[in-house]
Amino acid sequence: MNSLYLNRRTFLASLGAGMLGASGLLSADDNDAPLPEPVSVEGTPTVLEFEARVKKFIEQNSLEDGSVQPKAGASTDVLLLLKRFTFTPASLELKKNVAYRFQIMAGDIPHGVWIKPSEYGPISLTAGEVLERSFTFRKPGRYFIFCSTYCGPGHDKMRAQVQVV
Ligand SMILES: [Cu+2]
Repeated sequence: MNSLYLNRRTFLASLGAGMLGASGLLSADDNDAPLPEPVSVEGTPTVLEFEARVKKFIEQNSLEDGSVQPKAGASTDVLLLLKRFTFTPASLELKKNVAYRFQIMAGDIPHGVWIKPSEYGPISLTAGEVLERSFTFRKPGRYFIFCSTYCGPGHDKMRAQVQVV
C-alpha cells in the first residue's frame, strides 16, 4: 500500500471510512510508482494553516491561463482544499506518468474526491483533516475531480479540472 497518512488520527479515520464501504481507499493506487520519500508533518494543520499553504502553492505555480501546475522538477506536491462548493485550486495542469503527491483537506464539512476517468475514488474526506495520496495520470487529456460526498445544493457542480499533458 502506497497511501500515506499524515498521522494516526487520519489513518484511523480512513480505516473507519473503509469499513463504511469506500473500498477504493486502501487499494486504488497499487500501481503507482513509489513516493519519493515520506513526508514528516507534525500534526494536522488547522484549516487556516492549510488555506495559507494552498494560497502559497497557487501563487508559486500559477500559469497565465489561471490553472496551477507544480513546477517541473521542483515538486510533485499538489495541495487541494475542498469547501462548499469549490475546489481550490479549481484548475490544475499536470504531467502524465508522474506520481503527484496530493494533500487534500475538506475545510468545512465532509467532502470526498472522485477522479474521472480514473480508478481513484470515491475517497471520503473527514472535515479538518489532511489526506495524502499519490495519483498518477497515465494518459494526456482532461480529467475532473468531483466531490463524492453530498454536501448541499451546489454539490453536483463542485469539481476541479485537471489537464494532463
Ligand atoms: Cu459535495
